Amino acid sequence: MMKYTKWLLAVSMFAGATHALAQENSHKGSSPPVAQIVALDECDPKTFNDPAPPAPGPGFCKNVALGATTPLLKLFGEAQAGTPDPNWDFEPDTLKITEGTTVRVIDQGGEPHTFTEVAHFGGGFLPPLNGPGEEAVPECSGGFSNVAVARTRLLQGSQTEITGLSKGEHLFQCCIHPWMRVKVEVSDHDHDHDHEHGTPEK
Ligand SMILES: [Cu+2]
Repeated sequence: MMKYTKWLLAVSMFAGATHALAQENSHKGSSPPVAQIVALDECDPKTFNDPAPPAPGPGFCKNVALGATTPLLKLFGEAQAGTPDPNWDFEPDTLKITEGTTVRVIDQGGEPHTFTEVAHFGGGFLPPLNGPGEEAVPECSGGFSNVAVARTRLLQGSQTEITGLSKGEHLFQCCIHPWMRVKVEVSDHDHDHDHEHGTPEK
């Protein structure tokens, strides 16, 4: 058990180092700036990895939250009540960048997510995780059988990079947990003041 805890600490330290590196890179004039978003969750391995439905099944959840867990049915119940678990989250919620900045999204949670651009925020493709009356937005519909959705998948411990975002506002959400939402505000180069990084919320 001790060994396992040490391993988890090593993993979180590595994640921290990656974060620091991204921040540093974004200050170098020579390389394109990078802004980072992380996906977080507290999936409970016991209930998520249960072979019986509605659990996703064995191997799905690899919790790295050091003891913080939410059982599957609790997550479903809260989502359906319109009070989804805030610990399933993209951080920051709003990211202000200049044109040309690469947005790097890292899944530091224990389960898969998607980072999907949508015209309007709305529901995801799994009805048990949607709020009251919420339908899947067009960009999420079809789930992973839709290649356009599948290619926005973000597996635990992996990262994806979004480049070429045009000036203006871009909305991204998770198609599995639709309350995980980020607004990216892209301004042009001439007005880049202090907008390199996301403003940490809370
Ligand atoms: Cu998600």
